[in-house]
Amino acid sequence: MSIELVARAQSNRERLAISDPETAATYADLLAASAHVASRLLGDVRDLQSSRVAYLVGPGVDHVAVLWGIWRAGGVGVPLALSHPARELVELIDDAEPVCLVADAANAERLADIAAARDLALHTSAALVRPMVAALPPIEDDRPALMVYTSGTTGHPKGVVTTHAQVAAQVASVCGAWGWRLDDRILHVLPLHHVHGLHVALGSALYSGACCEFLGPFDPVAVWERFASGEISVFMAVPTVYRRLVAAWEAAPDRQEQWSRGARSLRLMVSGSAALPVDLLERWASITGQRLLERYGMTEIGMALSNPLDGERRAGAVGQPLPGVELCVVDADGAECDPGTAGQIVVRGPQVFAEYWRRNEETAAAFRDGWFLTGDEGVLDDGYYRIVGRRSVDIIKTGGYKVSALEIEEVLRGHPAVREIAVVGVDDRDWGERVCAAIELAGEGTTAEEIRDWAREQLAPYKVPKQVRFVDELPRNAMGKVMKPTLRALFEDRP
Ligand code: MCA
Ligand code: AMP
Repeated sequence: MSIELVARAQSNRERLAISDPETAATYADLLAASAHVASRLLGDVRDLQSSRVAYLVGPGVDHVAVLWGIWRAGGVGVPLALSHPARELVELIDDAEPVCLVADAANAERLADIAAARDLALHTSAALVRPMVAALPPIEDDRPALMVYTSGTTGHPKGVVTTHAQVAAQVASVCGAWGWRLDDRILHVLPLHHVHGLHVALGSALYSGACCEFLGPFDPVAVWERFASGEISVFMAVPTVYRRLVAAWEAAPDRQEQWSRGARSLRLMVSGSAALPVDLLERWASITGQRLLERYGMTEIGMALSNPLDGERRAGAVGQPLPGVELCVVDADGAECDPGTAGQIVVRGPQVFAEYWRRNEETAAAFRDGWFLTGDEGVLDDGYYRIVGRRSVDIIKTGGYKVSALEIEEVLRGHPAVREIAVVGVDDRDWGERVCAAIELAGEGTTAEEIRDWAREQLAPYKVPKQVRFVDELPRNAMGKVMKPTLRALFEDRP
């Protein structure tokens, strides 16, 4: 009857848990700070009773203290994205209906008006970690722990609710498979409002009694220098980050030898969140001697498939089901496909999420006979799964972020010069896919740059179309539906 991640910290009290650019914390420090946060959040109530607490806190010691504090007070953590503009923060906050907001000093100003307009208390993380001791409630592991927002096939992000048991199952599964150990030190460069950064990288380190080092905003040269120190043992990133690291290495002939030597000494480097191109896998191996371990996962299920820690890490493949994960590939009727035949990947097991927040119909539609329908197309090929496509043209993966074409379209339709718009993902060497928009104008003149500037005020930076083209008429089929595959050709002239 306890939160497994927090309980495990008791066995590693004196070990270093987090190092960030400003400070460091042992597991005992995290336990103390999160107890203070919980006590202050509780005030004069005994249990937050699964109320949501939305937080905007940069990576580091306070981030973990705040999340664990929310958990220990009986709340549900709702991580907000540092890169999101006000419109997106408001949308998530209004959907989650949190009982209060938390921000660090650098971000408190951004939430001040939002909190005031909703009569919500806004706590700073610095104030919450100040010592205060109250009795903390017991937390059963089937209670909700977290709500991570994900973009989907609708215009609005959905809150993916996971319980403490599901979070623990997601983390435990990769810890075992990837041989996490006490003396590991991961260099962490990923955002913490998604499962990759939050559970797979940070959660695994804390679950294992290892150390998680935050470096600040992603900076390829700083990453290479940390590899060169010989102190890092694990690294995880999306393919775009590895591309950036290769580019930085190529631009620094004086440092190449030291950087490569350092990178060679890591025990594990993982890639995921989007397909790892084979040329990148090979280039990385030639520079560092490291064969990247590619795995496949999703916000709703954590990690599902992984190449092996020991054994063949096959290029272009995502390996086999992780421990505890039941997975198969099915046809349109739900019947299991034979090896070699592609179909939809479906998943079952203790790590699969509980529900989409307040979206019963979408939750029901996401499952068939207890299996979660991922929407990804896969195939079992000579003992290894490969991801071969996605069922929806409206989901785009750019630099590891999942974005909804429908959401971008809905927002951009609000621009006075836009009569109609269609957004597509186009293959891109650096981003995996890049977001592109074709627009029918409503008469008034405008420029692509002006549209992008306008979009930047409404949308997260990674949702802003990289290319905007104006068309007389969007290509439509006989039913009047925009033919997105045809539209892609309009943007494919750029590498
Ligand atoms: C930044 N930009 C992007 C992206 N990131 N555009 C498209 N896609 C992106 N992902 C924009 C910036 O706003 C800027 O636009 C321009 O691109 C250059 O920005 P830059 O400063 O160079 O980018 P950055 O801030 O260094 O970010 C690049 C990044 C970042 C480090 C690759 O995108 C990132 O951290 N990605 C990882 C996302 C992630 O962790 N996903 C996991 C979710 P402009 O020039 O117009 O100003 S998936 C998941 O959790 C599941 C479970 C799984 O399987 O893992
Ligand atoms: P998200 O919803 O942001 O958690 O993103 C999950 C999606 O990322 C999956 O449904 C896949 O489409 C994609 N994805 C994750 N890992 C991989 C991978 N190794 N190869 C291809 N696609 C991946």
